[in-house]
Amino acid sequence: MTAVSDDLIRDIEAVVGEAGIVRDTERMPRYLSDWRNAYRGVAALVVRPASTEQVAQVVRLCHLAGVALVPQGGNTGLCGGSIPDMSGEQVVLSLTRMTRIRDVDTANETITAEAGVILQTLQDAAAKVERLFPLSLGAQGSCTLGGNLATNAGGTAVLRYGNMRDLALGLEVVLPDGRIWNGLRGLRKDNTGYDLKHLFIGSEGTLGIITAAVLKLYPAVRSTTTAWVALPSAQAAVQLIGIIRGLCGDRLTGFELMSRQSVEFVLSHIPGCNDRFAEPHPWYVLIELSDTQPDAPLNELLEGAIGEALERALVIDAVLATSEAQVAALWALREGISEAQNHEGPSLKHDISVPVSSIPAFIEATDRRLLERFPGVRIVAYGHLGDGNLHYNISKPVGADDAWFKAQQDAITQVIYDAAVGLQGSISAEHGIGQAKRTAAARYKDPLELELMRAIKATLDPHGLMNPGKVI
Ligand code: FAD
Ligand code: 2HG
Ligand code: ZN
Repeated sequence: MTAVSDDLIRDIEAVVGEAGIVRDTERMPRYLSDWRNAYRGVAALVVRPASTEQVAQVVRLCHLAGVALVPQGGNTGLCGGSIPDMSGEQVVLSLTRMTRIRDVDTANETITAEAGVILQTLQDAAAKVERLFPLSLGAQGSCTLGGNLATNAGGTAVLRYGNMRDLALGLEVVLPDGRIWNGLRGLRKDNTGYDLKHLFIGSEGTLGIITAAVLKLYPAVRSTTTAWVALPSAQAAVQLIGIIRGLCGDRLTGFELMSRQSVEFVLSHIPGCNDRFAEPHPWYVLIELSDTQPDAPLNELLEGAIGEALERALVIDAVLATSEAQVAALWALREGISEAQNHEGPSLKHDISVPVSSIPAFIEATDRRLLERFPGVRIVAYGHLGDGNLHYNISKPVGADDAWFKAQQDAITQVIYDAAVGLQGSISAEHGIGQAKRTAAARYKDPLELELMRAIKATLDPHGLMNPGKVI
């Protein structure tokens, strides 16, 4: 890697114009730290190309000069993947000016969009043609399609529609040497060898720059029902999802689990959020059913399933939302957890997955081990139960100082990752590796898998200029 020369900056500016360069101290900081302010970096400059051709020319110039690039979308990633290092020698390549929806093909049920399109804008574009683009997550107002693909984002509708990998049919990618791979095929069947798009999806900017994608569309949802349910245990939640799946099938689109601690943080810090029940309960789930029929009998279906669970003492109490405002209020209790936890000082995020059946065992054993070794830590466990994905996040004990908590970080994380991997789980279910979990990935991933990953990286990016210091 080499430092950025004035000549290189001039050449890049000749490609992207003045509007495509950010170097001033006023505008640069927002590209140099993440949403949580957990990662900070320094960059030689931020480049904002407006087209695939411009991206290719900038990448080619950096490749020839031996300068490292850090691709960036909405900067909402939770593992520091979009943040440059502290050398000041890297160039941040922001895709946020590439915002065109290139094509909507309702007969093929696809939409083709550029990497900088905000997820919510993509959802709105699908809704305009009475279709659904189903990826749904708390950061959807600011994360981008490119970032969603690069992290293989998940969210709250994965159990019905899959994650980003399942939603993409084709990609356009600028390779580390500046060549453009046009894989923008809208095909559901294409068995002509290795499926290269899957290399780039989830690669977190380490193999190339995704500039556009062809994505699947689904029929618009015309009826939904949403319930907030209190439960005695995580085990009861696993049994409840089984009952609902059996009775409601694919209509189940969301099943989000939350511990009391998670909800308490939201009630304390997010204005306008209220408890739904008079008494606190150990666990809650937010359930959503949806259907493409306008008058599908979803309330009856869900009431039937919850009624059965009540009889089996799996549910303590439940409410069904009766208005759009109530639906929004229930989702606010769920979506507010990330932000609410930020108000409680530094926190440790662990985005783990285990088989759904092992979630109760994971929680029981890990809670016990952590509280024995680190009395008073506050465990904020919540997430996408139907995907076996828990955000098992830890806040420091009330009154403990930040330095003490930081010193315990590695030991706390080890307890959690050992437990997940011990149950055949993963240390990163949906947020990726970035810089946050690079050391942990080296420790917990199969050595053969790591060797294959390094071989792929060396083939596509032999000079290591594409987001160095991330993933592997
Ligand atoms: P960035 O943060 O800018 O980048 C993320 C990674 O992708 C970096 O490694 C970057 O280098 C790379 N990258 C970005 N664009 C490109 C590109 N065009 N080509 C190549 N590489 C690129 N994630 C989930 O999976 N599920 C959730 O439910 C969820 N909820 C969230 C809620 C909140 C409140 C927040 C703040 C985050 C949440 N996230 C969630 C994490 C994050 O929003 C997603 O990972 C999102 O997909 C990142 O998109 P972005 O555009 O912000 O990417
Ligand atoms: C969610 O599901 C996100 O809310 C964010 O994946 C999780 O902040 C987190 O740890
Ligand atoms: Zn999540």
